[in-house]
Amino acid sequence: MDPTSKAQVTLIYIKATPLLGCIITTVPYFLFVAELIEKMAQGRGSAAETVIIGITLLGLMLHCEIVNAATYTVGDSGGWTFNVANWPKGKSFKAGDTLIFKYASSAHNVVAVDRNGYSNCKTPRGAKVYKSGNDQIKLAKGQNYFICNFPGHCESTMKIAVNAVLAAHFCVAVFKYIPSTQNVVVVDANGYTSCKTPTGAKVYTSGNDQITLAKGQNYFICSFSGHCAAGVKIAVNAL
Ligand SMILES: [Cu+2]
Repeated sequence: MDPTSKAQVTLIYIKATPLLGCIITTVPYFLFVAELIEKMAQGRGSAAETVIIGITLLGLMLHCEIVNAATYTVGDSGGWTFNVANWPKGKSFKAGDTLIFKYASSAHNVVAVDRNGYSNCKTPRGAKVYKSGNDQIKLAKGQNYFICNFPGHCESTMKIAVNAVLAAHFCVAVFKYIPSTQNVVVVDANGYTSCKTPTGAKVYTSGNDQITLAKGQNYFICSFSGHCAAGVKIAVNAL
């Protein structure tokens, strides 16, 4: 008999694309090898028999969520006008959020500028000028600067600087298992390869752990004795 038979569980390998959400790229055979614990039960005068006393499957599901992009009216009810520069204060913006600039198109416009254009009220060559009076502009990751370039308006603080963070999506790995038989430990590449738990590693023990994946490689092992070496480990790449 083979005392080291292993079962395999399919896992979904996920690719997360900012703003577009998460796309399952491949569903290959992969991961979480179940451990068969074998016990030799020996009765007097009888042949040895194999008793499987535990089949511990580490079940893993991955799901991704997109935080819905938000829409903001610049200046709120006052719209895009003078002294609007403080309007972004206290708000948190994400890449992909939309700003709506409302104004009288005969009186103002909106120009997307760079940092220098914002600070010095200078319109860079080739800057994009919006003038519909109801302009919807999606925020790019990082700093977004807008001014009105009607003479003197930017100087009267008709300008805004908005920082948009890339936080519009995330993926969560859900680990399901029997807590008395497994755990989940967040490790680094070395810990994954050599089945060593780094000092201070985060250990999950609930049996239904929801762990938000970081961008890039994420490594998890079970730190119960011998489990990782038996294949209870996983590397998940969140792109
Ligand atoms: Cu203006």
